Amino acid sequence: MSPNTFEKLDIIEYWGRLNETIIDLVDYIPEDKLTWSPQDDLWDFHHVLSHLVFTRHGWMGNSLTQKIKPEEISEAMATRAGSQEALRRSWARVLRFLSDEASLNRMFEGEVEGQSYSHRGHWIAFHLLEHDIHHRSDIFHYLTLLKIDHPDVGTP
Ligand code: NI
Repeated sequence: MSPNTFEKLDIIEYWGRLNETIIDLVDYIPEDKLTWSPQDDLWDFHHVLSHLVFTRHGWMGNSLTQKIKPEEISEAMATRAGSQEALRRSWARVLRFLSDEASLNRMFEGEVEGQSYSHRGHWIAFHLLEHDIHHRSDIFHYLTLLKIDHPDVGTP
């Protein structure tokens, strides 16, 4: 093997497990606390979870030219079971993207809030991983504030 040859980073399996930890965390949120937030100007559980799912679909919309409306996601995620199903389905979509080397290597151009962007598929994948972890921590913190025991924060 030449010194310049290297394997591509392969963390898809671990990310899949991370998604499972988020799905499992939803079980710890009492059904009647889905719309709870620590204070008025912070998102509630439901908003955090639907934002996470919508962000996945939003970026995948670039590659598959398929748009899903935020209201549809929000409505489908009004219950814990609905949220868990939405997490599974959005992950399946991300997984297809991660498993397609051509998509990962492509450049994606678009516009968000008036700002144009140009990102490689690998950047989008990293962004979505970072985003999943970021919002998983919201769930951990909210559960702690509600004094609900939950699994330790860990790398799955
Ligand atoms: Ni976010």
